[in-house]
Amino acid sequence: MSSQLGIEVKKDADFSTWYTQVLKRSEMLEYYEEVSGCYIIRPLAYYIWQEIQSFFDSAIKKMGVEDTYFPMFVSQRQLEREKDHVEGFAPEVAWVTKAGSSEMENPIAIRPTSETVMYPYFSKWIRTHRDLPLKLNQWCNVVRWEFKKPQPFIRTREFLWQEGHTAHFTKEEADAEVHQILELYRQVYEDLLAVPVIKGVKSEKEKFAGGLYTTTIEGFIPTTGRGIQAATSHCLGQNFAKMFDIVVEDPNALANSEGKEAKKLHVWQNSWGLTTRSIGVMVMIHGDDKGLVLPPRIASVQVIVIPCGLTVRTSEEEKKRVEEKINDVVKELNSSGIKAKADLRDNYTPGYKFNHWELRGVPLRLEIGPRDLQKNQTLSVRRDNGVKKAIPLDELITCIPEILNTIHKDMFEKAKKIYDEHVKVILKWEDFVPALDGKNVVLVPWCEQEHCEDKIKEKSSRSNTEQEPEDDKAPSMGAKSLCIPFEQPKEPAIVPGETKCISCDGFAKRYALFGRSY
Ligand code: 86X
Repeated sequence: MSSQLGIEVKKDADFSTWYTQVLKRSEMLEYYEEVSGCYIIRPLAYYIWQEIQSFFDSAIKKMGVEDTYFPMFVSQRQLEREKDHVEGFAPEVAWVTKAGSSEMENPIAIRPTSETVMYPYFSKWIRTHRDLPLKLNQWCNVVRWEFKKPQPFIRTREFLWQEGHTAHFTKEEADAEVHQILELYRQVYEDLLAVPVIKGVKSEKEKFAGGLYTTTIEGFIPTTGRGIQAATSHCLGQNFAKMFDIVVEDPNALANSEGKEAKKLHVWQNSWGLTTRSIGVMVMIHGDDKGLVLPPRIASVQVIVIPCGLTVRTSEEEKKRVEEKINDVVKELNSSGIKAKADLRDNYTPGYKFNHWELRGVPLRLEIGPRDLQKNQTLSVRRDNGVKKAIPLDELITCIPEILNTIHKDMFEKAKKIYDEHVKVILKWEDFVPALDGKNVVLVPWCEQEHCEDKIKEKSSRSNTEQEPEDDKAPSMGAKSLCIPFEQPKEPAIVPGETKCISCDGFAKRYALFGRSY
């Protein structure tokens, strides 16, 4: 029976089976047999999404962002108003073509993102500079009918996200917001999920085509050696404003113009998004051979308290005393804001319960038995590293929050160390592909030319034949630029007009992070 409930494969031996077993057996996720690429998010995982929502939502509210909800349907005319940005994505758009049994005269698309849904109304609502800034956000689902191999949370045909869309009077104000939001995304990953990320700007090839520039946080999955885009914050410049006629009267021109028509200024726009992919990244990074390992700040159960050391010879009275103590402990912890829970089921052994809660990733276990009562203590066991420590029952309220914080810190630092060790500074092309094959991402001096990026991708695919690039077992896919990190290596410094690009004859501008990626 336990073989059915536990994880049967090692994380390192068969990562993709491990990943799906962890998600299913921990009860985070269920496969939805009806539609491929769609999954059921169960309470354990949805709770994490709600924690992310509540952190991020309260942070953006402080910045003056308001929540809104736009329809999920887009007309073809509306969707295609911004041809440039839609063109490349067209194959992913899902359409509703029938109502009941009758073909619809005008099929409607399901939003893959909401720029073209929202911006006609920005145009209507924004008249003067006093209507700016306009800062809207929505939490919703979007649909992108991808044909690459789906993976729960990481690449799904329907996913949950927030999309923020703002309009500003000046570029400076828009720029500042792009970075504020990126910083909040970093905090979601690092301070809630204990997942280290690298901040940077996307190359011209990888940026959102409709925008001016794209900032990103990039994560890393050590087991596969692949980079993963964690969230993006775009400055759209004035491109969409021109397309959708989002303008204000020039307040200066207005003051000294008599009768003449006032000059119109296009607004500066941003858009930014964070998705349920974040949950998948967290699972892939922290999970182990026993299952899920949840960082404490997003765990719905932070502390599980389990009665131990009760045998057939234990009196009913003593058993009752242990259970009462456990209930007291849980109450005390709950009242100081710690999410603790007792597992008093009497049809399961302690060992069974240990496995049960380990599989579900609960950060800390407390064991309490008759001997602990005598000593007025409890044994704590950490999920992340198995470390055991006795805690006096009188000191729970101070000790447990400390341990939970330490767990967060240790999980982050462990993941950060691994990420750092797998970012290799590479200076010669000969070392590029071997570094990727060694499950690293690479920091390389780069010319930032788009054709050079194409060439790097081509040269780093192991075989140029048709391969399934999305399969973990085929690490032959070419490398993309992940970002140009804001924090650049100091040594060796790039000398403009002197340092050569890693791949072509041009000169390097900056270090760029390249890697195989999700
Ligand atoms: C790009 C850009 C942007 C708001 C974000 O990254 C964050 C939140 N939007 C999204 N993108 C598309 O524009 C797009 C468009 C179509 Cl039509 C599509 F089918 C797929 C898309 N995927 C991404």
